[in-house]
Amino acid sequence: MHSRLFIDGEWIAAANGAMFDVINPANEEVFHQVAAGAASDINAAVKAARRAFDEGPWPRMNGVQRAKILNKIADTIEQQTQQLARLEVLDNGKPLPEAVWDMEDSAGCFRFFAGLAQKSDNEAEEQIALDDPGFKTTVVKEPVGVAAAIIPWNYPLLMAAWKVAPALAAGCCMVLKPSELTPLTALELADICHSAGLPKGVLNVVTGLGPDAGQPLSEHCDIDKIAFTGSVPTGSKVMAAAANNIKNISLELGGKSPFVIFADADIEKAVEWVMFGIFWNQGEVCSATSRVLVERALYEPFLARIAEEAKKITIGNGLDEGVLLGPLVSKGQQEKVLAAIKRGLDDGARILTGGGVPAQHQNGCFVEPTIFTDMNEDSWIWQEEIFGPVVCIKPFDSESEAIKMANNSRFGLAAAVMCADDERAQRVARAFKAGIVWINCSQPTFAEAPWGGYKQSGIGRELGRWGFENYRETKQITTYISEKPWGWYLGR
Ligand code: TXE
Repeated sequence: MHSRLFIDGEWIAAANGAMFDVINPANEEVFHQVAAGAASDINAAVKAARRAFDEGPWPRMNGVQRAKILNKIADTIEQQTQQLARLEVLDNGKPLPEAVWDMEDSAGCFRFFAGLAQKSDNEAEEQIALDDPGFKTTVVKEPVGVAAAIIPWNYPLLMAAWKVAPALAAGCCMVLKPSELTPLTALELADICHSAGLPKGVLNVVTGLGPDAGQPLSEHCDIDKIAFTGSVPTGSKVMAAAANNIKNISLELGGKSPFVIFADADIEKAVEWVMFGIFWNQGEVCSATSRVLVERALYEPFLARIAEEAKKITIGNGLDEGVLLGPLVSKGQQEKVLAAIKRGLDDGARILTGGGVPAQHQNGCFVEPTIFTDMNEDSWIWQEEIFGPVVCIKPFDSESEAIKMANNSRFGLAAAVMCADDERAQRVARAFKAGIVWINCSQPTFAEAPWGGYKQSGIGRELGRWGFENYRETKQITTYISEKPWGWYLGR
């Protein structure tokens, strides 16, 4: 396990020598310490990335050359999947099979963007037609420059991959700041990239606290682009800081995503996907479908069936066989989720199952799978992101009512619909005000498809060719090709 900062190809201590604890949320034990980077370390990292961008080989390589290294990074993540996944479980708490899945997705993400880098060589220049034959314009794509990535703790390596892979594919140089709750796999990624032949200074990783390391990074005037995933309040601070030098920003923030189930849906499939949409990764998922709307005729049978299944989920240490719900990431997150549950009860909602710390897991940051019903549409638990295994379920009577309730949110990250009638599913999918819509499922995510939200869920899109464009500038080169003098001042 690494414990130092990775700057300009070297492992170094924080300038002020400070360290912070890394805690296993399954037992609350401190199992490691890493460097607590601050403003001077951020300055050193940005300087290294700037030098690598202005003078180094990376932005000057073609896409085929960059793809070779990105594919090597993917190979190494695949080879180290088991070790990396175990580290992720220690840091974050998630069940091992989910962590293994994250590692496979991270490798897939590097491979996908390697493919785009390779293709980009042939698409780098485009001639566009103008309505004046005296001119010719070529549009070229270039890397944005020095990018910063500030990432959260719910998918530590995967969230890093979503930003590092497209940025490197585009030819950017970077500073990555992982969450202070889960810093370890980002440091491993630095090692993997270095061993794969990434030139020094291209990827720098600075661990540290949000206000000490994240804030100076988002304010830094030598950063050209900032990509952030996290909470709305922090996203808003990052956006304000980015205004310093008008950085190009992309924000992936919170959500309170609806899942609309019509009465003709298969109840077993509905229960399975609703559970996956909220209990997977302990509900610590920005796109979790945490507001469920069920058509009245199916409502009672659905409640009975989902309560029965939710009680059967095996809770425990993510490293233990058969566990499907691990601890939340930290004591603070556990307290936040328990406070949200109390607030729901205080506001008059009813708990169908769960609602507390599991009796056999008092030690660690566990919360039971919890199902709420009977809440008002304007109540706090129906409207606000809880980021834990807590789902709220309400009935509806018509398609138009369901759409209205689904869209009644300040967020717009994701939405899902399940019904037997495909025409209706397509209609509802188009009526949702959300950037990601699932039909007959919830959560499956693909490196090829755009990811991001409407409204307060963020700005811009990650993944796919849209994510790649985040890290590329568009330049027009216009040539005067006419033989005729311009004739504005001379020859009048
Ligand atoms: O998030 P923060 P936290 C939501 C979720 C959760 C809540 C709080 O509801 O309960 O946010 O989690 C860095 N300038 N999501 O406190 O603060 C920080 O170090 C620059 C949703 O962990 O947003 C970390 O690297 N950076 C989300 C990153 O921001 C700062 C995933 C995210 O932390 C900073 C995680 C500052 N002033 C939480 N302060 C999602 N959309 O998936 C902190 N950071």
